[in-house]
Amino acid sequence: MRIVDLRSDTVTLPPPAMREAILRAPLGDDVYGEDPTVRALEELAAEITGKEAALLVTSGTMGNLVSILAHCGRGDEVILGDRSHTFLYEVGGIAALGGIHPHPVPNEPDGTIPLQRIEAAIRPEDIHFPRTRLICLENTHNRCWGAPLTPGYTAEVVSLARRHGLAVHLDGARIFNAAVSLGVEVRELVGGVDSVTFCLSKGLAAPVGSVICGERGFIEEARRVRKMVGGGMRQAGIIAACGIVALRTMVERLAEDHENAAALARGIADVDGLATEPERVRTNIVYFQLVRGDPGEFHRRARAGGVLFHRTGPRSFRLVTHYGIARPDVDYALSVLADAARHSV
Ligand code: TLP
Repeated sequence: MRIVDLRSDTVTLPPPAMREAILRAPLGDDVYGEDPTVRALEELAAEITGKEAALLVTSGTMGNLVSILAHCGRGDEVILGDRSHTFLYEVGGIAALGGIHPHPVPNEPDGTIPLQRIEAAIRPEDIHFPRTRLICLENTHNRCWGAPLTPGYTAEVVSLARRHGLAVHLDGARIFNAAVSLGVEVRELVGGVDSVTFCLSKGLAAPVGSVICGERGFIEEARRVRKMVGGGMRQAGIIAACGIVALRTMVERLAEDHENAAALARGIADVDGLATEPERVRTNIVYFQLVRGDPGEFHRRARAGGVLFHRTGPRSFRLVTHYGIARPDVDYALSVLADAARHSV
């Protein structure tokens, strides 16, 4: 059966060039700092983001956890969006493992948190309050339709943070999607932030890995924290080798994923019984709703037709385009969705 897997860009399989790079990669023990391929990836990531140093970690979740643990102590507070991945989908790790208090503030539909809301959430010095240490942003914003945050907005948050002596961490899991969508360099998008995590294993199609970038001293601290949470890896060059291929060859093609997502959204808007807002789709994520009929039945029928995607609410669903999806897959998915919607009433 034909399968069109739109559950996530995490399902991408590594292209042949990555598998070949694994075979060629020089290796060493990275906990001793002796894996040349890991070092090469970290140098490349630091150069691309315009930061002093970088650290390979296993996942986006570990990248955010390690970064936040490196910025904050127990009892400190972090301001983050109420729809952010770190708040919703990272198992409460910052609280469970770091004793760090999350202070969620409502996200706007475009993924931003209004500056005045951030400012209002910053705690004054008071014996009753936790100390605010950090502001977290997410770019692109997963739950906000993959919206890219602009360099201008991020710079405003950074200057607000500076005025209050706070640090800024950016969950840039899909920062390359943001850069391609906005037509700017990644370094412009992460300009003033103290740390950024980006993922190699989403749209860039590497099998494993994320990278934290920041100042040298911060990255040294993050390296200690990574070891503490069991993330010190030995011959990790086999992972890093794929990451280097990802950064060198997989970025520009993200535009194709964005075009396919736009085509999906336009097609869905034309299906009787389904609703979406195509103008909100700026990168590779599409949300849509089943307007009438049984959502469970709709989802089952789509799956039976080979089209896989997540349900994200009582009547809402998410589709993500990626390296494994070509235009004919979009057309096929649209026909299966239309059929499922028709038969779920
Ligand atoms: N997101 C996954 C799921 O966890 C929801 C997905 O399919 O979109 N930050 C952002 C913005 C993310 O979207 C994700 C993964 C992560 C961090 C975590 O990355 P991993 O899965 O590598 O831990």
